[in-house]
Formats: sequence, structure tokens, C-alpha cells
Amino acid sequence: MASSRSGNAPSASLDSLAEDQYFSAHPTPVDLEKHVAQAQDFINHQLTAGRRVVLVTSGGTIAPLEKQMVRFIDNFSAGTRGARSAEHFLEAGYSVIFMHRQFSLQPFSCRYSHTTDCFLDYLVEGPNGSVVVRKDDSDKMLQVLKKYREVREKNMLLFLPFVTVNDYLHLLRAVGRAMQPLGTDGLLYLAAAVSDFFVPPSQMSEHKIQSTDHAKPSGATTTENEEKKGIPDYFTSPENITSNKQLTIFLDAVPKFLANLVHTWAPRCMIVSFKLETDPDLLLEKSKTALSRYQHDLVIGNLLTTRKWEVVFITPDGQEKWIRAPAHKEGETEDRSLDRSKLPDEPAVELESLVVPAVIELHTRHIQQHST
Ligand code: PAZ
Repeated sequence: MASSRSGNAPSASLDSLAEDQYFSAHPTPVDLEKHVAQAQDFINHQLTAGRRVVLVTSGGTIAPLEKQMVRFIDNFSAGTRGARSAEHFLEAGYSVIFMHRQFSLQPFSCRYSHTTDCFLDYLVEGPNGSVVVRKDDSDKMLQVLKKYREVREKNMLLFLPFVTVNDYLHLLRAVGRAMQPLGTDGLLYLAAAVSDFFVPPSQMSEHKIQSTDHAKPSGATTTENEEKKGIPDYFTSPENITSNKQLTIFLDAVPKFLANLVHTWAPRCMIVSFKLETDPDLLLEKSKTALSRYQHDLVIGNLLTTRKWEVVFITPDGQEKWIRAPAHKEGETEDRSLDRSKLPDEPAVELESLVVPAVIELHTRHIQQHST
């Protein structure tokens, strides 16, 4: 079998330096070893069963502001894309490593959590003090339950949680590497919304940031003068003393490791990244730039307001292909930008039911092209 990309990294040495620096300076999550062992067992099982495996990342990461974290920066992602996509991959016979933000939506249970109805609304009191599902909901719930039980019994679905952007990066590297034995049968579908900015641990306040006028900005470093006098300059320099209890936080860019994933962590797997934008004029350009920068297999672009209705596939052959969910009236699939203000909450057909088969088709081609 030919390696698809290994060794072709444009700046491999720089990437590996950045990788060493990041992973030695940023603490390993407490559960990492346990989660990696679970992933390895799961992958070995799938290798024996001869199944393809997809790693689906899902939900947002947080960027903590304090080591003993009280506050953090989060983003909007609920994990809908990831949870629904995982279901469609399972339906197609893939085994799924579902790497998700803790408490975000999960495959199958997403049909009943984070909805406007509380899960208790689906339940009623049954005979002899039992609890049963409300009659109108029980058929549908039974179908969902059966599918869930089946994939769990066949050991086709593994849940791995993360919370912070650092948890995510450590876990992605470890699971990506663990997927290497799958070769081209491995697929990475990176739908998580990963923080672009964070406070690195070296700059992070140990304790809760205080809301006094003289609070030191998070991320500000101690100066030589501060150390000599034992008095932080911050408290003596008038320009740093804020009025109106404003807090200034300095954020660093989170390093991008997609090139490392593509070229060294999982070089033979197919890698799909997502690109989210809010400005329609930027979406195509940014998606194309990401694909050419990281040299992976597919970028799926989407806009915040229309993400449930349409996505665009950007592939290395320079093609762009829009996939659109049918509007709620049958046949209404006009080739135009969607006007969010006129759309109902959800399309008639779930977008992921169209996106996942299209990704699988490309994965099949990837396997054919890179297997000898
Ligand atoms: O989780 P969700 O269904 O609310 O949103 C999905 C999404 C928009 C986060 C995903 O489709 C995506 O674009 N992820 C990558 C985001 C980015 O880092 O650009």
C-alpha cells in the first residue's frame, strides 16, 4: 500500500518543532491515558471485524481564563452536526469514535436532549408504579433505542469527551496516531468548533480573576522591575490601572496542528475538516486556502446562519460542490444563497443524511487510490 501523504509536509521540521513545544508546555489531561487505551482496544476490535472507522469530532472547546477555572470563553456549537453525522456513518456500517465536548449532543440521544421538550415530557406513569414512554412517541423512540442498542452491542460506537482546547489537542493527536493501523480505512471528520484563541498556561492566573480596579490583566507577565521591588509594576504604572473595572485579557493564537495530523499523525487516513464563516464572501476563499495549506482531502464549508441547510465541498481537484437540503416544500431546491430569515428551523430532510454519503463516496475513492 502506498502512503498517501507521509513526508510531503511543506514545512515538516517547523511543524514538528511547534508540536514538541506545545505538547511539552501544555499539561496532559488526567484521563488521556485511559481514553487512548479505550481507543486502541476499539480500533483493534474494528480491525478484526474488518470495519472502516471514522473519528467524528463534535461540539465546541473552551478556553479557560484561570487555572482553577471559574470563567472561560466558549462558542456556539451544540454538536448537532457531529451527533447526526455519527448516526449516518453508523447506518452505513462505519464504526465511530465520537470525540465530543462533554455534555454536548450525542448520536441517538440527540433526538431527545437539548430539545424544547424536557425528556420527562416523553414519559408517563404506567401500570404498577412503572414509567413508560408516552404512546405517541413510543414507536419513534423504540426505533432510536434499537439502533443505539445495536451499535453498542456490536461495539461500533465509542464516546471520548473533551472540554478545553488543550484536552482536544492532546486527544486528537493520540487518537489520530492510534488510527494509523487502519491505514486508508480510517476517516477523520473534524466537525468540532475548536477555539482559535486561548490564554496559555504560562500566562494564566492560578486563582479567580478579581474584579477590583487594580486587577492585573490576565496574560500580563511579571516585569524585571516587579521582581526586584516585589511590587508588581502593574499596580504602580498609571496606564495599567483601569477605571470602570474593565478587564483586559491577552489571548494567544492556538497553534494549528492539521498539517501534523495530515502528514505525521494519521498520514494514510482520509481527513475532512470543516470551515465555519459568517461572511458569505469569505467562505470559499477561506475553505480553499485551508485545503491548499494543509493538503488534506476535503474541506466542508458552511455559514453560521445556513449551516443546517447547505454546505460546500472543496476538493483537491479544485471543484466546489454545494449540497443543499430540500426546502420544506418538496422539490424546492433552488441553486441560490439561502435567505435565513425565510427558512423554517429545520429542513425537511436532515442535511447530514446527504453530506455523509457524499463523504463516504470520497472515502471509497481515497481507499481505491491509495491502496496498491
Ligand atoms: O455543532 P453545530 O451543529 O451547532 O455546528 C456545526 C459546526 C458549524 C461547528 C461545524 O459544521 C463546523 O463548521 N465546524 C468547524 C468550525 C470551524 O472551526 O471553522
